[in-house]
Amino acid sequence: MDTLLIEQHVNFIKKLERRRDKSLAYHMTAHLRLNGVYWGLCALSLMHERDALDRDELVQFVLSCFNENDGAFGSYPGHDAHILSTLSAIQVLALVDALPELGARRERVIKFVLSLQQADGSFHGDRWGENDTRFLYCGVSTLAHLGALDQLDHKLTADWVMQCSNFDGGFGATRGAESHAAQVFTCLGALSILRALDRVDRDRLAWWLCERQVPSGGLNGRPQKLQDVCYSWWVLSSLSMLGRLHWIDAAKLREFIIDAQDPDGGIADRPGNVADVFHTLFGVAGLALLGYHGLEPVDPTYCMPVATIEALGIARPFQNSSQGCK
Ligand code: GRG
Ligand code: ZN
Repeated sequence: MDTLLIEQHVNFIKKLERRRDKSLAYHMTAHLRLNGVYWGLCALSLMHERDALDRDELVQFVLSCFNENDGAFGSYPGHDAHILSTLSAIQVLALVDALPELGARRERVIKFVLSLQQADGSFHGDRWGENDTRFLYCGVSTLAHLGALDQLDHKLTADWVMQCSNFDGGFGATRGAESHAAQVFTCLGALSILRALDRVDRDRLAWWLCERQVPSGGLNGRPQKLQDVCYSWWVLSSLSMLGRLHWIDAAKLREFIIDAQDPDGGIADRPGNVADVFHTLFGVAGLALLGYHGLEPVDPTYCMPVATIEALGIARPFQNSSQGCK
């Protein structure tokens, strides 16, 4: 296997959407349903197959996840609103050019996001109070998509992100938490949107990030951990935002991602494991960052097709340069 099996991956994602069955697995993952729709639709979009899913059904499903009491989106109809599912809802609507369908909900979503920011600049994920730099990123990205960034205190928000940085140059989930490549993405992504990347020691962080590549070519999320396809996104997008994408061995990483494909469709966390839609998106998006032939360019800050971000008139913090691999 030496190429990306686009046709098989498109069918894999289409089949997932049709599997609204009564299985235990389906119901046990309801809390991730809207995230899953974003992962699948974004992967399809990067493979030039956005229309493989029915636009009206997507919009209808997203809007059915709006929680009228909370004023934002849960991951499934009837669920409490959460900032993770709210960003996914907004991204799905953006991908199918349906943000205007939010109508009066737009103002409520903005209010919900702003209500989750704490006095120290950090963000809760919902009214129950879990605090994590993931939620801060989701808040900032949601506001950017809705053209409402002017309502956010940029300095307070960026100050909190900087408080979550560590001696090794990385970032964690909160102040004092271990550096983790996925949290690095959320922190850099937020700083990027807030135009505050100049506060980062680029070389120190890029050094830590490129040390994530292991001899197999795959990337891990922190020292001594196993390589995993999703870090092809978390690490590469971060290196891209830092202008240091060329610091890793692109050919070896490409091979690692390609090897993690299931010949019947979908990409797994590592070769030989079971494929899932999460790793399918981040494998495809990683390859797109590497400039893989036949994929849409992806924006490293938003994890969205560049064309979608541009069409929405959302300012792109900077233009990424791909490595132009085959
Ligand atoms: C729009 C792309 C996008 C994201 C929205 C939710 C979010 C913002 C980002 C998620 C960031 C995050 C913390 C992802 C988790 C990734 C992951 C593989 C975690 C596993 O952690 P461990 O400790 O795995 O189980 P390791 O690899 O360290 O063993
Ligand atoms: Zn993973």
